[in-house]
Amino acid sequence: MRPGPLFLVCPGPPASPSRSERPPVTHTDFILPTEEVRAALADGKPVVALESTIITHGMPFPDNVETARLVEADIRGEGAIPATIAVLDGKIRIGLDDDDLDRLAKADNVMKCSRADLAFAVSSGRPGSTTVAATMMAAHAAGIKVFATGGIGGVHKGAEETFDVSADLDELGRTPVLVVCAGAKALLDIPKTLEVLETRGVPVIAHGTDELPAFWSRESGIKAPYRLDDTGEIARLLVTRAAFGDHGGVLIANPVPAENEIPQAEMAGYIDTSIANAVKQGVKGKDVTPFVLGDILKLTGGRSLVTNIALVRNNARLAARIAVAAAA
Ligand code: PSU
Ligand code: MN
Repeated sequence: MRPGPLFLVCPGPPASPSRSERPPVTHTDFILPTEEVRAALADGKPVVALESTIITHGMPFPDNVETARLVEADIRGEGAIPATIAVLDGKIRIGLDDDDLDRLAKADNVMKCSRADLAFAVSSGRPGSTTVAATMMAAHAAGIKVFATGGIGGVHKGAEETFDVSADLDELGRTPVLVVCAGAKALLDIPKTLEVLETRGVPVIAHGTDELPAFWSRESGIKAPYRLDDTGEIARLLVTRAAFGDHGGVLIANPVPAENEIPQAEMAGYIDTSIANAVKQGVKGKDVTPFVLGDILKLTGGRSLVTNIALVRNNARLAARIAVAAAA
């Protein structure tokens, strides 16, 4: 997939030219950036993509919409332009206004779209939120190089039985977008997740720490493959990787601020309990992460949500600084 010109036309012309005269439909026909994002990309200004599964499946209403707006403001505060990505009305929208965000947050039939689901949501006209994998696909097609999220999907605990490995890992291996996250949630098997990332050729770089952070916790007990604290150095790596067109993504792991973390030892108990609850209730596949997030919210009496909001905002600010450095 190469970033190409964005043909903002709907297929299905009224006067139907012969099959041979009709231009082929490409995925870029379905990609609709806002005017602000389109102009920023055309001028080489820094743009940061944001996912929307965190809005529809990661946080309860109204915290989800409030957080989405705060995160956009954080990115603007660092001098970059935010572009929240979602599927609405049969288009992959790059940048959402307040009404779009509200619609997405309140709709109850929203598809959680990974690589397998994105085209289905577009062709069926159903609203869809994008995971890390689908957000990377859309960002790349639109020409956006930096993306901020909370946590990536990975190899689930027990994957040797279930084969549950997030498509986020394959996407990081193939699509040249830099993703800033707070590490991998400890409901995943973190060592196996790192192994798959290495196999897929993804550099995993911790920011401001030697360890791979574990989402709600700053520590995982597992050393990160690389560490870079300077956004200029991260931007240089991004530009260098881009020169090797087929080298895929870069993963930056940024620990949650200390004042908002829930230590690993405490989190482990909540995670074990909620994974056991998921098994008991027969929750499987792509429903596991949303279920566990909701369950942990209850088990921590709402504290995990405060942590989640803090880490997403922290990642958005870092992503914006990297995008600014890369645009300079
Ligand atoms: N982590 C969160 N909240 C989320 C997700 C991860 O704290 O909403 C979402 C992200 O969009 C991620 C996706 O890409 O879950 C992974 O889902 P799966 O394992 O089904 O690929
Ligand atoms: Mn899965």
